[in-house]
Amino acid sequence: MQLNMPQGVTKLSHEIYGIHMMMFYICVVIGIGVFGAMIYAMIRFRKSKGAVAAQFHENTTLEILWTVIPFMILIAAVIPAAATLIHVEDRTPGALMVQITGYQWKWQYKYLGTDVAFFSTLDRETNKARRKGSGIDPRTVPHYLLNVDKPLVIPAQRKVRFAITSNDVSHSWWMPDFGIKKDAITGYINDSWVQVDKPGVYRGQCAELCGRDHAYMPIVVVALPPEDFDRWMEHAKSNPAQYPALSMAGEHWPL
Ligand SMILES: [Cu+2]
Repeated sequence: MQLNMPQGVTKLSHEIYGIHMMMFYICVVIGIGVFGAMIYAMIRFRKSKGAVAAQFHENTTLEILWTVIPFMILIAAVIPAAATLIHVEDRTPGALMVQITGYQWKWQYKYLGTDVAFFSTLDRETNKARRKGSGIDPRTVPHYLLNVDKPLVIPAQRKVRFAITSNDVSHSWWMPDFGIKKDAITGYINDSWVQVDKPGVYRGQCAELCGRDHAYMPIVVVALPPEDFDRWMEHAKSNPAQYPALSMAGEHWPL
């Protein structure tokens, strides 16, 4: 059982995780301090032991302290957070730009500057098993609800930029391992980027309640070694109407 957020597979996702943990530990220290003082005071100065409440009003020293200390904590937290935010919002060009469009209930991926575009929908096995009275035990379906027919293929070790939008209602392209969760909104383009170091298969989901089949529009990204990606892209470009098999990349990618 995983309670914490995943560390992810990119430098940026590790940075985000680091800030998340830093804030967590600051909260733990504050929590222990505040609750410790409160519980101590409640036990030590209880009425049954004859404690009498102090009657003073206003204390300038105290008021300055409880303003300055939280302010310092916030400043200490905001410095690394701002640095990471600048990385998140990095808009320098990448090697590749993919337009991601949300549809009820699938994703469309367009490699900008090429004719390569395709829809990525729930895989057939999951779709069969999810039907009422299908008689199929979902636990026997590999990657149940987290598999698609045509995954988004990107190169590893290269910067890939995403332009995210929607064709109908609001969706959200959520890829926990990349540290990306961007709303897909009609008429708007949100952008994001990723540089995956390790080739692999990564899975995510739509994270914005978008109607009946919201749970049935997962995301699968296959990050291929750069040479394999180039080969895959060549096939895709020479026949944009047909999605090239991933085994074309020289290796079989288990999806
Ligand atoms: Cu959606």
